[in-house]
Amino acid sequence: MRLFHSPGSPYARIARMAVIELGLEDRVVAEEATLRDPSSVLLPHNPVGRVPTLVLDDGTAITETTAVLTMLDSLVEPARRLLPGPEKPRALAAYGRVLGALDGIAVWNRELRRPEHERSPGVIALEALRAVRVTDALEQEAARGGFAARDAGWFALVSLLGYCERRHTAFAWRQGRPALAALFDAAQARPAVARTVPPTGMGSAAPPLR
Ligand SMILES: N[C@@H](CCC(=O)N[C@@H](CS)C(=O)NCC(=O)O)C(=O)O
Repeated sequence: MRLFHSPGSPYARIARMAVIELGLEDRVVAEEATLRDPSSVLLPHNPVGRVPTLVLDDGTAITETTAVLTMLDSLVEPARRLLPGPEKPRALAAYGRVLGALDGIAVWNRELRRPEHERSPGVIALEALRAVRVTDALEQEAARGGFAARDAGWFALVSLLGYCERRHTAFAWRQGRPALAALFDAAQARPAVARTVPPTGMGSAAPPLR
């Protein structure tokens, strides 16, 4: 199997961390792909052109982080799976919240990468407010002992914060959020985290947006 990714993508990082955490590196080879590029190695497999994309040995290309995690989880025994099932609604809710926060921050980041005169102050204000609102809720969850399990929500949270830390520094996420900061700092020792730290700089491996 091949996992297409881009080193700066927080979505792809969740899948890359899952491959390492689940011990699947001998079965899933990570391959870098350029984004928003008509000659990207990814496009012949996946017309959507987004990472992560998991290409199975029969050529089936699975796109979208949650679908990729579902496939990766299916390769290990149930007790080791990362995605919470419906029997764990709180963990499932936490995972969804983190992904929702990531979607908003990705929109904010893309807006900031436009030439200044093309940016929408309204979109930036909306997404900045959403980011503050959701990360404040995540801080409360973490302070109450949430995110204790190393599940998909935990990896998504680490990826979200890592993206803000290194690629979306417009968001001062640490300010007033000691529980998230402590969780994030402690997470850096985990091999799946340490081995997938994104490069600094804005956006992903893609040309500026217009
Ligand atoms: N909803 C998707 C989002 C994935 C996504 O937006 N990936 C970005 C990189 S961070 C991408 O591939 N962008 C390329 C493009 O938009 O063409 C998921 O959950 O996987």
